[in-house]
Amino acid sequence: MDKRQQGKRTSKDLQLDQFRTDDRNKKLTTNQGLKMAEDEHSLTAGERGPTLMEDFHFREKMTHFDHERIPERVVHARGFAAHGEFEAYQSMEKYTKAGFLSEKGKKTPVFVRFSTVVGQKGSTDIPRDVRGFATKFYTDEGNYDLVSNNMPIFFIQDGIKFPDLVHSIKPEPHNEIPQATGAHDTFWDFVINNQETANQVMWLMSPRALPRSFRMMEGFSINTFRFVNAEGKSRFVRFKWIPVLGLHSFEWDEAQKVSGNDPDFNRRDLWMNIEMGNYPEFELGVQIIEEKDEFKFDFDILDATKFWPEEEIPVKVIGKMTLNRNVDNYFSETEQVAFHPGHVVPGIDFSNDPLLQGRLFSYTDTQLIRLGGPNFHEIPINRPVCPFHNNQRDGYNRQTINVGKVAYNKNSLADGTPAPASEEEGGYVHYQEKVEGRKVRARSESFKDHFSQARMFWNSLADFEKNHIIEAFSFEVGKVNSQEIRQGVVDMFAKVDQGLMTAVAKKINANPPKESHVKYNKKSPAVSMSNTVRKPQTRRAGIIVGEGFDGNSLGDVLDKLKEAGITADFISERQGTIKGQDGYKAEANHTFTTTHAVLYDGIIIAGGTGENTAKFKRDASEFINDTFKHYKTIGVTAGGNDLFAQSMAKEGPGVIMESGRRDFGHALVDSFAQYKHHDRKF
Ligand code: HDD
Repeated sequence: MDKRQQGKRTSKDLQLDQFRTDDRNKKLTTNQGLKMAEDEHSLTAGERGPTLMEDFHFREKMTHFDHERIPERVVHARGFAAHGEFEAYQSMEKYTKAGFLSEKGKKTPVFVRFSTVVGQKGSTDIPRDVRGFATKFYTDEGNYDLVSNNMPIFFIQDGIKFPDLVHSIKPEPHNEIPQATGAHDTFWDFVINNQETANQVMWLMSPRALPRSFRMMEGFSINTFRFVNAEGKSRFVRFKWIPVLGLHSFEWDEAQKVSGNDPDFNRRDLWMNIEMGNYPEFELGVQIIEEKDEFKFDFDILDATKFWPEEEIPVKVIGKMTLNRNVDNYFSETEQVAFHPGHVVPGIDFSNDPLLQGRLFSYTDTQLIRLGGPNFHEIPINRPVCPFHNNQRDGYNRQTINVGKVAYNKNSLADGTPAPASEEEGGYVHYQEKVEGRKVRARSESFKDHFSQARMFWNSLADFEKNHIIEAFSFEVGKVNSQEIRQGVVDMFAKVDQGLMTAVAKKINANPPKESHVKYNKKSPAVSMSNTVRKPQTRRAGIIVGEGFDGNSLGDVLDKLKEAGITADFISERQGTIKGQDGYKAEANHTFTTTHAVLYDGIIIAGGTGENTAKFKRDASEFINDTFKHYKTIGVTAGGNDLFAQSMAKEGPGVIMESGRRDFGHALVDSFAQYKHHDRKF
């Protein structure tokens, strides 16, 4: 148990105690509890003879090992999770009777799993991909799952197309190449033949697809739900998680290098920060639309390929989630957690969003194969913290021992129990929406404008985001073999912006688009990352030090970094103590080979040289060049001027020279807070 958590343990944490076990300082036993005197040699006939069938210990150990893998999730296979707590800022009783939102200050334990979507379980953390952001609230009224992504829209409008989408973006089936990327023919073939994907693909090409940290990305329900209050009044609602540290992303070149240097970058970042007490925080926002306003907008509010512009439908911030505890065991918790958008509580109901309706079937179904049967709700991480009673029985790995002989409803032998609860007693009552119509396989006309909002997204972006999108299309579609598909992408996305696709066509050897974009001039500044929060806390600095580095200047800088919550690594040609001028010493915990510039939010060059000065300079230069190219902070102490001068970096935004300024430390902290300096020219 984490010491910091003692005294403020959540009901979920306490519940998990009964399942936790610590094997340290214990004798080794079989699963039957038999102590074993030997664990390294199988039982054989003679020292050089065959293994005997009766070796129950060998058989048990090997059988368990042979069966210790379960199918990975068909999507979102690679994930990382943490425990935490949600606190409501205010009562939302006017809108919903959900108990966990009913009073200011009410706290609810949560478990959050972040994920990539396409890659297999062992793939990198930083592909160009949507990120999953699934939260399980262990409320007093049962588990509520908010199963979100980090972008507010989806690729398709109807759940029935999900298998097609996923088949197209997963590795191609004949050779299982490529891994964790949409940069191949089948995905783009799907895109051009299913033009409802336009909006989501624009977001996927944007920097949002490369989050710097799980702690620095948003989360969106995407689907439209309902809030229902105690009077039975219903309103449409979408949910949004807002990261307190702001929204920050990698460049593509940076992401690829991070993937090579530390494919676990995002999970390590989350783990380390929770261990250090830098608890990630996210505010919960809701966008609410009155039923009478259902048709007020120029898009269909049930269409998951459309976001709800925040300028038209403001976000109301209603609470905050803090992630404050890492898991004890990855498999038991992170791998076995089972989310489902259909896990709702009274006061939260579904809309007719056809994507959501499809999801409501898929999630339980997938857990049945993944977790091996219908009793996955009994796995400790999935158990609600409130009691549960019904007549469901048996199935693989049943753990509950239901006493008594009655397992049916209605009955008189158990006095008619367990009996349904009335609404007043907290029973879930479905919202009585009036529905009528013919059974059809068709979509409403109001879902058919695929390009206006994609253009609105483009209209709203800053130059650095637009340039990122041009580069992303050029990379992704540049990997497509079929010339027809390349041309199809150019012609399709010209409807979003002709200039965008003229630039891309040139790079990928396609014909420039003939047609121009749709006429839609609206903007939604909220979708741009440019106005995000910028804070120095939890940024990481790499400090380049060689023998004889500029110790004097560094002392003050280190104090300032520490005060601002910035951590630092010393990097040199060898690990260990490096001596600077003025008797200053630095403990180099990394060399140029054990770390890389892309793993830092910025660097400080403190000068000095190595035993092989030429090599030291070359390695330092590479560090500086990458940091410069990725728009990150470069601090140069007076003693670091020489190393800086022989790199490709130039003075300008985010390059802080000590020479000639007194506020070097402060300026550095401000620059780290900015994170990226996209106005840098090179
Ligand atoms: Fe899904 C997993 C989010 C559409 C079917 N989905 C999954 C996870 C997240 C999302 C975050 C990982 C949960 C975890 O960490 O265990 N999915 C979304 C969002 C969607 C969406 C925000 C659009 C609004 N999903 C979607 C559709 C379908 C599915 C349309 C099928 C009709 N999703 C699944 C699944 C998964 C899943 C196959 C795989 C593993 C799992 O459920 O537990 O059922």
